[in-house]
Order: sequence, then structure tokens, then C-alpha cells
Amino acid sequence: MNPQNTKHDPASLVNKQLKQWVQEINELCAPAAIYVCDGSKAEYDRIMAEMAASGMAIPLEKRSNSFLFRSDPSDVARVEDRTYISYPERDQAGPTNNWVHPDELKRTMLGLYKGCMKGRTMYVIPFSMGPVGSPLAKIGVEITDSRYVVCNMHIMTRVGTRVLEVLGAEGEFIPCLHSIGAPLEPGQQDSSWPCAPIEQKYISHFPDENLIWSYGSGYGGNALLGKKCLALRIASAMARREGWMAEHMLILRLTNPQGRQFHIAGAFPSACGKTNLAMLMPTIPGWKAECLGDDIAWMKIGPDGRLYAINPEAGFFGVAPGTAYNTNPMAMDSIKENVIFTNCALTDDSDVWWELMSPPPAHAIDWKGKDWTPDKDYPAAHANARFTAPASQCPIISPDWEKPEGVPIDIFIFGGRRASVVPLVHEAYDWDHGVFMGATAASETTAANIGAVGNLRRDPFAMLPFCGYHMGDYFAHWLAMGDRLGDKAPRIFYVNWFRKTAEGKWLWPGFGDNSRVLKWMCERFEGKVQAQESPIGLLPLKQDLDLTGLKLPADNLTELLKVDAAAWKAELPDIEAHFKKFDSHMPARLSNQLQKLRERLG
Ligand code: GTP
Ligand code: SPV
Ligand code: MN
Repeated sequence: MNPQNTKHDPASLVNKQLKQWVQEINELCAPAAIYVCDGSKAEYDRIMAEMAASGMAIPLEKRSNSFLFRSDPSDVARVEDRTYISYPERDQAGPTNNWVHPDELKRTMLGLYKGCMKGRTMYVIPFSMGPVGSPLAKIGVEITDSRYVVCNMHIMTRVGTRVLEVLGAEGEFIPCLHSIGAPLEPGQQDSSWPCAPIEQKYISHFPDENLIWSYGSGYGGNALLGKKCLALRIASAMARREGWMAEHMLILRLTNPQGRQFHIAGAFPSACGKTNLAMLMPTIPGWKAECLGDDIAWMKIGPDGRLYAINPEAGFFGVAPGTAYNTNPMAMDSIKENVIFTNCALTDDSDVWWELMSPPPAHAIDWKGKDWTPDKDYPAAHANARFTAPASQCPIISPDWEKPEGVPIDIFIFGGRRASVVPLVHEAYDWDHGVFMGATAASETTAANIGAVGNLRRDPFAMLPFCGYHMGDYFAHWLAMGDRLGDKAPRIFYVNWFRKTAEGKWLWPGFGDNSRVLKWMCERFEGKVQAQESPIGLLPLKQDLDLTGLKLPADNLTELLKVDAAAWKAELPDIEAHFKKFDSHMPARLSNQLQKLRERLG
């Protein structure tokens, strides 16, 4: 494709800052060509066809216009250890973020970027997070040398010429520089997933400049810079400055049998159930759910004083393993066509497969490209294998999912993956208590990050890896938003779908049956049902949890709703140590909540 004298030629760019930035990066990274993306289907098809021709993309006969990619085994998830929040002062990034001074970090990265795109095309991707032109939307431009990134960005964001039109000559954008860090020398054979070694990977954010520099990884949130880098890390810092919120939250609408709508936003850590809850199929009759977003919510106080949320993304980058017709049928129906699969297994009849999707095939090619049979003691798909699919393909996507002003949030849910201690659901006594619940949320680590899996860690508001400034200041921002919202603030609940028996079996069926818990929340919101006070918050009375049609052993329910005071007391030292890290940034109102919890536990 020769971009000369077309809209693909950087000379055609009218935004002065953009034109200048593209020129600078061209000189720095020395690509073989530059191509400005228009966001069209023809462009997607052409770039995908190039990847299929090179063997990087495997076309799937069973799913129209769908392709499988296998990443390098070293490049399979986000790299929290290599992710930086870079401000002039370490204290601005806080104790939960990696920090290097911007001068030093830029010096190091400029060294890596020098000539890093040799032999490759440099793509310029203008994209909008949020519906193009929405008052809540932000424009970013990603420069990348990865065609895989271009195609994923086409699905995950709104890409193209319309974005450049909105940007105009003087408009502001968030520059997002990405390179896989694998220059190609003349005659050198390319690998099927080029990337840099772990010690050269850097996912860097300069929030004071609204600037993102990513180097060395081609996977997910490391490389699709609109998602975690822009829409959470940079946006959270912008949101604090400007008085709004950028959160790691799904958004769903629930309609009760009387036709009343409830909008719910939920923050669970990575691989802890957001996509599944977002696409919930209620198992209780008469209740209807619609999906508005599965990973990120941007929220602003509207003219009526309520909190309005938009989903800044346009697609799902969802966890594949565990996704099945019996758990998440709406996700299964969203991924029938036009999908990018990464690190799934390939079946002999040219389809994808992953653990728990269906009975294992007799033979498959695993995510590393090797023969696999069910007798193997390792999975066929990587635990962080993903699908990239347009949100518009979800059968229960809300007709209002692209409403520029968003939807008013009634209920916030926090949660995580806890095999013990934390009950199925409890409600906050008030906003400060709810913020305390968010601030102390803990969860077992998952394969969404490179590192150990199953370790319990505090992951405040599911934002531990995504907060673009000092976490103590972030807590204060939550408190300040509550003060502004007053009696229009969403009600706050905490859930745990992941309780296990001593034998390691799920105590709660989860998935569609989570609608039973949401129903209780809505009835609490409407003031229809009472709740039971406990040291940790308000719990459902057993008769108020609608379990019609569910064969749940009575012992399970007792266990799921039990508050074990001794086990909670044992958590206190860890919560204290967690809060202590935030030092002078720790809001007294939350320390006060800890004191109250201690007193209630007796
Ligand atoms: P990210 O995309 O990483 O942010 O993950 P997520 O929060 O969207 O998690 P997702 O919904 O993709 O779920 C992750 C894993 O948890 C999948 O394997 C699901 O099958 C499983 N899961 C989700 N909801 C439930 C539930 O209610 N019960 C049980 N037992 N497992 C669940
Ligand atoms: C997460 O890890 O929370 C994800 C996947 O949603 S990634 O895009 O890689 O961040
Ligand atoms: Mn996520």
C-alpha cells in the first residue's frame, strides 16, 4: 500500500501538533514507511490479510472473518512490574506504583526507541475513547509498529478519519507511542510474534504531560494503549484534576418486572468476573439485563446532580478460558464472527477451543503451537487467552450504550476473588463505609498479569495496577465525589462470587444466578427489603434472597452469608499495614472507618 498523496500520508494531517509529533517519532524510530489509519473495514481486512499471509494470523474456517494469534510465550499478559507512573516527585506516584524520574525514564526509553521500527511500517492510529464527539470522550493517537495492535484498536476503540475531523487543526489529543521493540534488518526473517525481552519492556505514563510510552510488548493492555494506559492510568489523573471518575468497572442495566431500570457499575480486579456480570442472563423470571460496558467506566456528575457513566471502549477484550454457553452465552454469541483470538487452542476442524468451553477435543494445537490431547497435564489455551470482539455484536448490548451523555448510576459493586472470609454480599452503611470497602478490597491474583497466581493482595477499587497517581489521593477523590453527590450518590455493595468449600468446590453457582444478588441490591435501593446489621455491613435476611428454582444446599447459604468475626479480626492487621503505606495521603475519614470496624468486631 503506497500512502503517498492520500489520507494515509502523514503530510495530509491538518493537526499541527500531531503532524509534528509524527515527524519526531519518524526520525526517532526510523520506520520503513508511515501509514495513517482511516478506520475502514477495507483497511482492517487488508492489514489482517497481510498478517495471514505472513503466518502470524491463522484464519478460522468455523468463524467468519476471525483469526487466531499465538503470542511469544514470554508476552502473554500485562507486566505490572514493568509499568511506570512517572512524575517529577516519587510521592506523586505513591507507594503502589513503580516510579522513575521522567528525565531518567525518557533517557532510557529514547535509547530503546532509537531505530526500533527499522524495516517495519509505522501506523498512526487516531482514536476516540467514548462515542466520537461525546462531551465525555477523549481523543488519543497511537503510533505503533504492530499490525496486530492496529486491528485490535479497530475493534476496541473508534478509529479513523472522523476522529481526525473532530480533532481539527488545533484540538488536543493524548499521544500514545508504542513499539514492539524488534527492528528488522534487511533480509532478516520476522518471527510470528516479535517483542523485546522482559527487562526491556516499559509501559510508561507521564500524567503531567498526558503522555504514554510503551515499549517491548505486543500483548493486551501493554500495547492497546487506549485501554488501561489511557482510559484508566492517564484518565484517572485527568479525572482527579477535572472532578470526574475513571474506573475499572463494568456497566449494566437491570430492568425489574415492573419496568423500573437500575444502572449498576462494578469494579472487580482483572479476571474476576466483570465481563461475565456485564453480559448477565438473569435466572430469575421477569428480570432483564443489558450490557453497557465490560471493563471501564468514565463518570461525570450530570446537570441533575446524578453520576452519569459512559463506556469509553467499543469492544471486548475478554478472558477466553471459562467462557461457555452454560456460563456466559451472550459472550459466546458475541464471538461468532469478526473476532481476534489470542493464545487459544486451535481445533482440527479450524475452530478455537479453551478450557471449560465444551468437552475437550480429542486433539488440538495448543497456544504454543504444539500437539495437545486431553491427557496432557497442562491447559491447551493460555489462562489469559483472550477474544477481541466488537461490543455491537453482543445480543444484549443496550440500545443506549453509545448515548453521549451516558447512563445514571444507582449502584456500585466492589468485589474480588476470595475463597474464604468474605460473604456473598454485604452493603455499606453509608458512602464513607462504601469507600472503605473499596479501599480495602482484596483478591487472589490472576493470570491477567505476569506473576504468581492465587496470592491474596489488596487491590483497592480494582485499581491497584491502573491508578495514575497516589492511591491515598485517589481515596480522597472518592470521598470528595461522594460529598458532591450527596443523597444522589450510588449505593455501595461488596460481593464475592468465589467462595469455596474446604474441598475446593464453589459454594455459589455464580454467573446468571448472580442476578439473585443484584435483585436484592435493587430492592434495597427501592427500600423494599430490610437488612441485617453485622460488624462488616448490612447483610440480606435469608428470606429476601430470591433462590426460587435454585437447588442450593441450606448449608451453603448459611456459609455464604456468615460473618466470621474471628476471621475478620485476623484481617485487621493487614488492613492497618495497607493504610499505613499511604502515610500523610491517607484520609482520616477512612482511618476512622477502620476504627469503627474494629469496634464493631469487638
Ligand atoms: P478482565 O478482562 O481481566 O478485566 O477480567 P473480568 O473481570 O472481565 O473477568 P471475566 O468476566 O472475564 O471472568 C474471569 C474468569 O472468571 C472467567 O474464567 C470466568 O468464567 C470466571 N467467572 C466469572 N464470573 C464468575 C462467577 O460468577 N463464578 C465463577 N465461579 N466464576 C466466574
Ligand atoms: C485486565 O487485565 O484488567 C484486562 C486485560 O482487562 S488487559 O487489556 O490486558 O489489561
Ligand atoms: Mn480489565
